[in-house]
Amino acid sequence: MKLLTSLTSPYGRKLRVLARELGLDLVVADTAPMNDPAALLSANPLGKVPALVLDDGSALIDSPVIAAFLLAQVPGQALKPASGPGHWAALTTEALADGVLDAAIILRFNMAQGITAGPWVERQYRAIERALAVLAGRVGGSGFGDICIAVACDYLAFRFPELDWRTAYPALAALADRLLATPAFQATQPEG
Ligand SMILES: N[C@@H](CCC(=O)N[C@@H](CS)C(=O)NCC(=O)O)C(=O)O
Repeated sequence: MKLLTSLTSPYGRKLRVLARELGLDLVVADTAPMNDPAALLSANPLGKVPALVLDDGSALIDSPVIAAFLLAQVPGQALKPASGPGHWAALTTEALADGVLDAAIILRFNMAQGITAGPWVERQYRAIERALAVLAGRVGGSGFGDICIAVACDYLAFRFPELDWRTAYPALAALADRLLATPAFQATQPEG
């Protein structure tokens, strides 16, 4: 299976870390979504990364769907409960962490157009702040949830270094320090 993703996409990083932790063989095809490459548009008409192309040529899109697929490839995996309250809690943690990323990506696209202030911009910052406060209380809920949280925090450190979540949320800082030192996170550090 082949993951189409840019090497800076945090959604793609979540999946690359997850695949490594699960011991899955995932080929990564560096894909710049804004260039609309044919292989990406064929896999995902929305033109977004990540997309996962399976061996039979079919594709899965959207990182939560792909994450669920990767987890399902390893029955008995210990990163996320397969059902029950822990399952739903882990998915909610993923949604919160992805929501932080969604808000950050909106800010990035606005910035690229010179829009750095205004109600829509402020709304994204407030969403990030509220979600980080909640995520700090969800650290340790599951291995998968922790990966999602650490990926989101490290994306903020990468693109929004002025946001001091480390001082505000020591639990997030401790989690990031622990996970960012692991081989899976080290091997997937964004650059550029
Ligand atoms: N909900 C999607 C979000 C994916 C996403 O926004 N990817 C960005 C790159 S990090 C993208 O491809 N943007 C191009 C576009 O929006 O056209 C997921 O979780 O996979």
